[in-house]
Amino acid sequence: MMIAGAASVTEQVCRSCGGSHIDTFLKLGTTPLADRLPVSVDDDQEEPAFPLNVAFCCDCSLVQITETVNPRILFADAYPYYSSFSQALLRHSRDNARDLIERRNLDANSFVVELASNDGYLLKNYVEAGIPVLGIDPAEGPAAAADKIGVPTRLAFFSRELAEKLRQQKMRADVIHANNVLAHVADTNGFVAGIARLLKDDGVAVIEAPYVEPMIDHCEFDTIYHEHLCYFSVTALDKLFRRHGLYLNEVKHLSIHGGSLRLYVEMREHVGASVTNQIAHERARGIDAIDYYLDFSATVDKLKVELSTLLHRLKASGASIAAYGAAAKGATLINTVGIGRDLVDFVVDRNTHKQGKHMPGQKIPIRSTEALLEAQPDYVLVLAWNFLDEIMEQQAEYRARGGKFIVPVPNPRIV
Ligand code: JHZ
Ligand code: ZN
Repeated sequence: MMIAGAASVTEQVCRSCGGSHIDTFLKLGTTPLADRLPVSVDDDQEEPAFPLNVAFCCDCSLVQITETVNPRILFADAYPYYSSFSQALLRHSRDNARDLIERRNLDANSFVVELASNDGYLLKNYVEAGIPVLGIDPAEGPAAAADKIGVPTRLAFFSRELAEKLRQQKMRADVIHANNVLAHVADTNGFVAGIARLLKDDGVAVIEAPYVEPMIDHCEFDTIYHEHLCYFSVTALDKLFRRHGLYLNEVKHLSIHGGSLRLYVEMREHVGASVTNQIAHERARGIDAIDYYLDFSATVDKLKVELSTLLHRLKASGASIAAYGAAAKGATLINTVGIGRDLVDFVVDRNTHKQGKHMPGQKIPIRSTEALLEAQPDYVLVLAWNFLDEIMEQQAEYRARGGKFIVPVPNPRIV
């Protein structure tokens, strides 16, 4: 648990079950924060760095990093992630809202809450349908952007205490969305307890989180950074929810972010086959035991060497290289592989809040996507490989002029 005021703490026990059998299976070294983009190249002051070690809990199967960085440092002012810069994510979110409006017969008398509502990318779909909503998010810029498009947003970290306060104000939710936030909260149990308090008795929490299975199988090690405290399996999630009187009743697989889970969690227990089958699958594959994770470190090292060798070879042959996507995962990739300005000239990103800044650690400048056609580098390393299809489509002209993409995971390849 976080000590108020400390920049970070090293956890000695499991974030979920509190057990002390947590075995570290991957060490990525000390890295800067992935979503803290330096404004200037010279100022090392603005770049605190923290250890990035990944561990497995032998009691409840949860995969987690052991360092907890103070959330006020992680998500404070200038948090640069805005969901609305990906068309694929916007479509994905709209479909999710429409499906729930239909399945749950939501209308003007319903109430939908999103925890970590960012710039309102999801809740705006409910607002358009005349359904009352409340967004909760601690990051000032994205929260202000949400308010601006008519998504009422409370600037706060969601917690058990906030849920209690909202409940006292007679707020109970028919639907609680929580996308890519469960893994981000230091007080995992407090957050889930808060969901249980805020949900109506017949409400549903619809939660999305990256799935640990593809992360391991496809070597998506770059999705490990300090914001991501947990890497969930269904086995670990089921135990976490039950501890708070909640039931994981349905699970869906999503391709977003390299392979995610969408969880349907309710107060009433009626666990469906999608959940029991997935838990059986995890048991059969050993995802609930440490052995499954033991090769990962060697696989990651192999990828790091292959990618570094490829980039150095291309550079030595006279090629110019840029990168696409100032993604948080890009920060892990470039800092753990050691990809600096000697290899990559610049990074492009559509997010106007990132442009003009620099990649953490390596300080590679971030420019607008137009820079690709202006400079026409020979290769573009795709840091946001999870949006490869969208990026390839959008960069058809760059490719038509002979430009090539380098995709780093699961194995470095040129497309
Ligand atoms: P993207 C984010 O991680 C943030 P990141 C966060 N840490 C999280 O939990 C995960 O998602 C799940 C840009 N882009 O979304 C936008 C283009 O420029 O994969 C982003 O800066 N053009 C909360 O940051 C970046 O790429 C495009 O066409 O690793 C993508 O970052 C598209 C599609 C994206 O996740
Ligand atoms: Zn545990």
